[in-house]
Amino acid sequence: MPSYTVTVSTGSQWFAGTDDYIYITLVGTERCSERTLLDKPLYNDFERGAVDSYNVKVAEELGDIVLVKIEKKKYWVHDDWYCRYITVKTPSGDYVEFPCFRWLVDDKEVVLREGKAHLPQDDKTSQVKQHRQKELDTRRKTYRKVQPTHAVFFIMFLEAEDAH
Ligand SMILES: [Ca+2]
Ligand SMILES: [Ca+2]
Repeated sequence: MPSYTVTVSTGSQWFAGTDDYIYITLVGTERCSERTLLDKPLYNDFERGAVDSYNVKVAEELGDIVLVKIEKKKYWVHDDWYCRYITVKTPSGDYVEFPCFRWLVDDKEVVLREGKAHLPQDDKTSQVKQHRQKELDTRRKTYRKVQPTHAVFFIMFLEAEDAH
């Protein structure tokens, strides 16, 4: 029986943890897994700052995992949960990441797309890139106006410079 390892990261802010029921469904290009309750016996799942792993067994491999559906259901009282991300390890050993980075409030269902987890340092890099792109565009326009014939070379130069 193929088995997928699902790793769930809970936020480290206050009240991020939960005692609610968390169900997961893995959606692959071939088929879906069963809706599976993530629960380890004699263990307090999804506490603040925790990274918990679970096995999801399937009858047949699912193909490429493209979506992950999470459902939160009330256990005792509603207990909001901040999920950072979910990682799925496939039977062939590949890791697929599903960034979440949001609060799940009340009875809630979210569908996560595959993607690289977005870390604060990435934000910084992309902001720098955006700024650089803007600068480049402005310079491109300026050069076009001033020196139409040489503009192409300047742009090639700038782009080469930008690639570093
Ligand atoms: Ca909570
Ligand atoms: Ca808990």
